[in-house]
Amino acid sequence: MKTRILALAAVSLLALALPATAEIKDRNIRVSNGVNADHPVGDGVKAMTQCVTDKSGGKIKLTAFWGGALGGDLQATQALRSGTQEMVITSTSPLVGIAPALGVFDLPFLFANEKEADAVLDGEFGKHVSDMLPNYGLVNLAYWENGFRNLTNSKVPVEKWEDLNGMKVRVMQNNIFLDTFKNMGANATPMAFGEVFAALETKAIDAQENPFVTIDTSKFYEVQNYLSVTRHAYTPFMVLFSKPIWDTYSPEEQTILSECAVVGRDAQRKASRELSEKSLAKLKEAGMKVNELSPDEQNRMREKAQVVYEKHAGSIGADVVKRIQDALAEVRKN
Ligand code: TF8
Repeated sequence: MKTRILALAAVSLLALALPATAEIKDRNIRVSNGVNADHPVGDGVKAMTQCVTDKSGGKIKLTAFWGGALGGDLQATQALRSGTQEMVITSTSPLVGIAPALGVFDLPFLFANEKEADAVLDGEFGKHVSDMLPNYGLVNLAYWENGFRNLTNSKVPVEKWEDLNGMKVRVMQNNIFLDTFKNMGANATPMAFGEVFAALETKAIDAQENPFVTIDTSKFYEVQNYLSVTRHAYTPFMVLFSKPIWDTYSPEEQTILSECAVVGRDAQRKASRELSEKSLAKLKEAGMKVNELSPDEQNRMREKAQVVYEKHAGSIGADVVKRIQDALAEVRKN
């Protein structure tokens, strides 16, 4: 009897002690990226990988693929939804066809600075949007930084919105961006990111818009002459996991991934902000002519873009638009 009790006690002690490791299996997680490895996302993935390795005792492995090697943002996201790929780090913008509410982040001139973006994305609003995604077969582990988007082109310095007239501008596969640029008179064309360099090189298009770090690491400066600091949108990255695969993971494994995506986020944002200025300097050095928009022209552009809010509030969800505007008002108070 005594030995049986002892044995039972030993077994339950073991059960108490074990879950930390017993519930973690060998996992190989493929992480798809449209950008190149020297983009700040590389720093984020590195920090996340280290964290996951430490917390799982080396059992969970992240393997990153760069430059769209596993397909573009949209294609990779569809692979997550069907459970054939684990992870993608993607802009929200190409995914509005899947989850219309994500369009809220495409509204022109929504965020004024990084502080606002961090507060809204890491706060209640960001969670509200993430909570919608399991419905679409996706789990968002964290918001990382893509950055404020600026316009480059091969023709003229864009100093006011009228300079966009007739310009062939590549936009993401996203109706809000399409309308934002059409409304400014541009000849806007939706295109997957992986096709942009070649389209600029062959002059199939004149212009594109992305943050400094992407213009730098994707070498757009080789095929573009002018850079106008428009900061017209801040489209975040999401660190997405396949919901069908997520559901086969233990709570311990899920916790490790969620916590480490946040560790990665902090490293990634820090790297993004540090590289941003360096990238701008490098673009100038490479011969790009850079112009800032005067505050007046910036305001005119912002006013011109207002119709886009009205036009798209319905498809995004009026409640979602209102909710982010309330969240922003709250941040701006402080
Ligand atoms: C775009 C986006 C992309 C990112 C990247 C592929 O212009 O900003 O640069 O989604 O991850 O398509």
